[in-house]
Amino acid sequence: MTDPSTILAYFTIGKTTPTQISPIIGGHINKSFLVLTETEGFVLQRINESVFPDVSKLMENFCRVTGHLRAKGFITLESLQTVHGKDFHLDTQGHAWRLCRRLENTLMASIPATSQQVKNAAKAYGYFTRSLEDLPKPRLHEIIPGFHDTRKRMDEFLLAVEANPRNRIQNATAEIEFIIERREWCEIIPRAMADGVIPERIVHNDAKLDNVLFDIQTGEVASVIDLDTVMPGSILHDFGDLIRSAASSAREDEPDISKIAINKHFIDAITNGFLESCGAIITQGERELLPVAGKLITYEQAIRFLTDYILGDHYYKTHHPNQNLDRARNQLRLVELLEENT
Ligand code: GN1
Ligand code: MG
Repeated sequence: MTDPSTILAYFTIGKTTPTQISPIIGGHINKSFLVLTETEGFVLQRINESVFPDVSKLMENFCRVTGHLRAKGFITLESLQTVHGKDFHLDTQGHAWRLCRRLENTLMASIPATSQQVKNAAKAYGYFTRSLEDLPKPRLHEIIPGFHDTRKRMDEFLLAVEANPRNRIQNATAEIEFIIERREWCEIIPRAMADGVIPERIVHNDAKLDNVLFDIQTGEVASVIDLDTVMPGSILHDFGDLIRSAASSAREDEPDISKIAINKHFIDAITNGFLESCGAIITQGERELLPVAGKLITYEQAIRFLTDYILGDHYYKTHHPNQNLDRARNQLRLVELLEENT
């Protein structure tokens, strides 16, 4: 891979020289680096082009959305221009790089700590969608078509099981059975969208707890980050991802599933925060599906992790063998718990 320090010369970050460049751990898709100078901090990212093949469209969405939010007074990511006036730099190997200013005095929570914290996160995602209601046309690019189409995810899963290219399905027979038994769940959100029962909106599509940054002083959300999947979708995708990540006592990477529990107070806090921020725009159809969105999106995530495990771990970064299987088991345990709760 191109040395990230050589990439900085292509961005207009002033005359300051970096004092430190270090990889940022976490995130399954892009490669990220923290760049520090004497006075400022930046995040340099190499965009994963097999997941995001059209970086121009991705950055067009990114800039339209951040520009709109900034004009409304929100703190949001700012992508710095290259010396050629572009939003990203293509290196000699054809890899795309983006540089953003670091948001100072903020912190990220990987595991939910308090009801107030998860409520604040939910409020932030609700305001996010609400603030993008009046984004001028045209429709944002669908960066990854069918991203939250659980039916499509199921079809890909069934094909993977049938192909079994790494002889791995024998390690996951109970998990495969569990998924197939609940197959009709795949239809619920996609059908409601197709029938117009729930509207298409601009949503984040990766609305995890760790994709918001909290203000160190106030504990309020300073900014919603990781905007690569912001595109048309359903508000239920974001609400479901929040339940998945902010109502579970364990990270999705936790291999010991006995550590997973759901916190009902957090589910209530997420629901209240979400309704407080975007209750005024959500429809009856959306409201009715809120109680099942968490289990449906967690189920979809389990399908995605297990598909990647069966196919040989090409999509999600892994750091040890069977990590995608562990992640799938973790998410299925969470599905079980959420199922008992609905
Ligand atoms: C990926 O970029 P990151 O790691 O936040 C994935 C999400 C999954 C998530 C699971 C483009 O997000 O859809 O929910 O992992 N992003 C993409 O943690 O596939
Ligand atoms: Mg992401």
